[in-house]
Amino acid sequence: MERTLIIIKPDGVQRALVGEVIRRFEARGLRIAGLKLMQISRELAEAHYAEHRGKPFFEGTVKFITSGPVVVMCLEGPNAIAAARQTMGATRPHEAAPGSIRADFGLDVSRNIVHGSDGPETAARELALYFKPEELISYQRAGDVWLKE
Ligand code: DAT
Ligand code: MG
Repeated sequence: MERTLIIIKPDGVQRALVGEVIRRFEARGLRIAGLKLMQISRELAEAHYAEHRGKPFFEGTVKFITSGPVVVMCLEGPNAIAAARQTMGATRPHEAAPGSIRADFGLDVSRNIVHGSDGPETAARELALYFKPEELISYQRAGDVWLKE
């Protein structure tokens, strides 16, 4: 069982894609362990994108993620990190697989609707930035027994 951090970025919220994005992850079988609407501060955004500090797109990316409310969630499931990345699609929407969120709803790398952790260490670090431990809930859904042998 894995946990990953997903953010529906300001473009996803402004384009009213919150329900659609959550629907895709839920339909795949990932379980919502934490969920909130929030406005990301500059300080939090800089911590979140710390690995990209110094790159040409750092400032624009920080400005964008802080430009409006976002929906932050923790998704849980077997291989949740890789599965969520696959459902999101590649970073650049024009290179993302058809049927993925980024391909189906975007065109530009800087407006790619959704963030997802890229590995186990990143997921643990990012989840700690956005959620207190008691805000993440482990539970079983009635249908979970139908998702795994
Ligand atoms: P991902 O979001 O797929 O993990 P990343 O971690 O390499 O991709 O980059 C983080 C975000 O920064 C990405 O979602 C959009 C923005 N970004 C990345 N590369 C960019 C570029 N070349 N120009 C503009 N924005 C970029
Ligand atoms: Mg990344």
